Amino acid sequence: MEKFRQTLKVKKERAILVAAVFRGTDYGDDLAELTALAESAGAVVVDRFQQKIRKINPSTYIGKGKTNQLAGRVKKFEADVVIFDNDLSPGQIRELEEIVEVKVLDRSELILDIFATRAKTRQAKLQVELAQLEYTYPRLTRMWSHLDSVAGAGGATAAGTVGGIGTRGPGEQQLEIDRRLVSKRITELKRELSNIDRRRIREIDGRKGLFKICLVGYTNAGKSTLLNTLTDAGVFVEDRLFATLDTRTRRWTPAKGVEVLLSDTIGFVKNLPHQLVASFRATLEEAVNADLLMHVVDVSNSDALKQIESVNHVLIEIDCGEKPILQVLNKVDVVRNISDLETLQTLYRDAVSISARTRFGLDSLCEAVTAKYKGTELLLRVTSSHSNGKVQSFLRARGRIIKEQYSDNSVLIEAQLGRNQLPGLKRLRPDMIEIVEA
Ligand SMILES: Nc1nc2c(ncn2[C@@H]2O[C@H](COP(=O)(O)OP(=O)(O)OP(=O)(O)O)[C@@H](O)[C@H]2O)c(=O)[nH]1
Ligand SMILES: [Mg+2]
Repeated sequence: MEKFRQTLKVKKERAILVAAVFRGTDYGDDLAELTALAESAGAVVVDRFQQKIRKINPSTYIGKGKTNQLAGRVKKFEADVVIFDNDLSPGQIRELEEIVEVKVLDRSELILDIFATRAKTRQAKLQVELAQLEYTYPRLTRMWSHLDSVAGAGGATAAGTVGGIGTRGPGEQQLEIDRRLVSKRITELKRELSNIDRRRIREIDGRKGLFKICLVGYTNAGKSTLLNTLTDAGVFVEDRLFATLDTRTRRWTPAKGVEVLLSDTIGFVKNLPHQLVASFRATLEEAVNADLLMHVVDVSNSDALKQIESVNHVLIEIDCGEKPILQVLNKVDVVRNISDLETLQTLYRDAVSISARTRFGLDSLCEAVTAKYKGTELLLRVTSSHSNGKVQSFLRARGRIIKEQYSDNSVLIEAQLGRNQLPGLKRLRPDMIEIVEA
């Protein structure tokens, strides 16, 4: 393996893409997405190869005959790298590289490579490094036992000379790290990330009073564009996968007197490597803490329905499956097939159709969000002690105070508040909440 895998970078490399699909399953558009991923990583796709398989070949994933054909194509197209849409074991990678004689990567490694290039903030960089180490670590372990025996046989010392997995995030210095260093680094990263986490929790606590909305959705759906359009946030937008790795939060006023916080998140993708979901948990925390999720869908993509499913899958994985959600059908300005849009509109009756680019439908979006924000209005009588000032500011921010009556230690407030705000109010533990009128 070490012969070809000096680095996992694919930037500017000539790539051949391979997708093995099980017979009988939907052929799908696997290579279209893998192509977009490879191009986002900076590779030049020179050939694509899709194969139906009955079962996985334990040593080469695809059949031996196909592997030999692949080797022929590598020569013909002068490829530098072969990228599989499937996740490969270290043994399969080694075996495949022996035959095709260039570097072989799998889908997760490719996604990790993209994340490594995109990471800008300290937190994102640490998260990517952790994910890369955790993904490559088990591979390193097995690789090292193999290298140990090479070294033991009187060859080169395992570390420096043979060269191991290099990655863009942890940097090429990884050539020298051994297993112990990897696990020590993982511990360090986790510690540093949990410090950042604690700071974030304090930050999130500080915004407790405000209604929080988080944009979620498949990568490239238009989340950052929508955040920019709605709030002039100036967030990086690009027609590339995973343009955003960090969350941005902005204030937004969808209607008079309604002020909310709107956050952007990283895009989701099908089969997101598990290690990435785990290490981006803090970034996805914005979704976990949100009062409402806005699920942005790119309706101009022919795979929109599958993308919705993938997003729902990740939402369940991060315990957000039960959150209130508003479906937003974006890019209606470039929808190719009107009947596809109609299907989605029928499936998601409450969805709002918009174009973040042309601003079409933004009024309806504001209305829908305001309705979600308010829910049905309730007339409440709330008593709380003077020392619990949060109750009062919560009612002021999210509802409409009608009357305040002070006594020695407490205050009685009569206010109008949306039903959806009730759980938030209860969390602040006022002495009493009485619903006067529903
Ligand atoms: N035609 C059209 N293009 C749009 C619309 N909204 C976004 N785009 C384009 O879609 C591409 C992706 O937009 P982003 O806002 O970066 O998407 P994202 O969901 O933030 O993507 P990630 O950060 O990668 O998850 C950009 O080229 C946008 O200009 C829209 O309503 N209509
Ligand atoms: Mg984005």
